[in-house]
Amino acid sequence: MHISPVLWQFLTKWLAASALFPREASTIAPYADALYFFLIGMTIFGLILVGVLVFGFSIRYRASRSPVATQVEGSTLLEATWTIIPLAIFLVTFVWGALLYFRIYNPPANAMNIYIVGKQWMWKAEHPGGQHEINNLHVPTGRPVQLTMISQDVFHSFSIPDFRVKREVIPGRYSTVWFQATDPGTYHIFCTQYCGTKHSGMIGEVTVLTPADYQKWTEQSTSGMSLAQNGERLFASMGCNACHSGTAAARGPNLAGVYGSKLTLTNGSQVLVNDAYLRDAILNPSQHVTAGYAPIMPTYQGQISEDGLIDLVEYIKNQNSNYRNQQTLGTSQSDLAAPTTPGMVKQ
Ligand code: HEC
Ligand SMILES: [Cu+2]
Repeated sequence: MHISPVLWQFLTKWLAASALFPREASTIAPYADALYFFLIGMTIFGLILVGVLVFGFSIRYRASRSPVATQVEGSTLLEATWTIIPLAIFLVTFVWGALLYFRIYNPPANAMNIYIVGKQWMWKAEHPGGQHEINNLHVPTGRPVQLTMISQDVFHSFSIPDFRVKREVIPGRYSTVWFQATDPGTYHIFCTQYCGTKHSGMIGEVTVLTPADYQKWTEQSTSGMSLAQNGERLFASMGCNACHSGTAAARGPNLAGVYGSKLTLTNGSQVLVNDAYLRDAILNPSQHVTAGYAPIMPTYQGQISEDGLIDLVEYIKNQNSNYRNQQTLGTSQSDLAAPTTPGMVKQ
């Protein structure tokens, strides 16, 4: 999907070739740029209009031609025109920007998920298969990729200019962003929020591979254990399974299938169980006690690193077979409709 392909290609190629403009390497990039060029166009139009009027009027009404000022009584038509036209332009910009915003911040349901942990001063990527990388991120082309990001210390901001993607990475809270890369190659990652002395060194590279090369990469760089398997180990070593054993006699709820479900809390409210909720349930259990259970779960605040929390979250998520299928789906949106065998991933 491209907007006026010929003119568009010409313009962006020329700008990229003259190093004035980052490459367009994601599906969203042309859309972000279209809005950008619209704003630039409107600004240049305004600049020329005002410039010409200032110049023209200062010649036409120069002191030698009209030494005495004449009072003008105002014109409703003129005033309405210069109010309504800019208002219409601003509203167009607003609606356009809002639509784009929703598109950028709502990942498609079949997006593959990668975790990013930001810390002073590096980016750590954790793939569900257990591949870890520092200041590098391998992704395939042609498939939506969602990043679930969190900071281990201060505020950071994760940005890939060539993908037109940027989002704050916040301590204590997951934020997400998604993109679909279009061309194999390497692209810059920046931290775009001042985060301390070596902020400028908090950079990295996205390596975009074809689906086949990506497959090869995941096989070669696997550490042997998936995040979920690490999580399973932690779940046992931290004693979670003493209460969450999944048996009827257990003191805590069975966590299989809890991800993506709606839980009713003791205060009567309902919550959707997503990554953020799972993380919070482990760190602040007393703040949202599940209905029907005693508030006996201890807090794990300060006892687990963000990496450990990601492992636990991924483990609990993977007990939900729907999520597991979603993660193992192929490369296109249409795969979502295709029948899949439960438990395709071995645990
Ligand atoms: C002493 C028993 C106990 C231990 C140990 C325990 N939990 Fe819990 N957990 C509970 C109980 C009881 C609830 C339900 C009440 C509540 O929400 O606090 C719960 C709720 C949860 C929930 C919210 C989802 C739901 O279905 O209510 C999650 C997620 C969770 N625990 C994960 C863990 C993890 C991970 C660990 C180990 C790091 C752990 N728990 C250790 C007893 C325990
Ligand atoms: Cu930073």
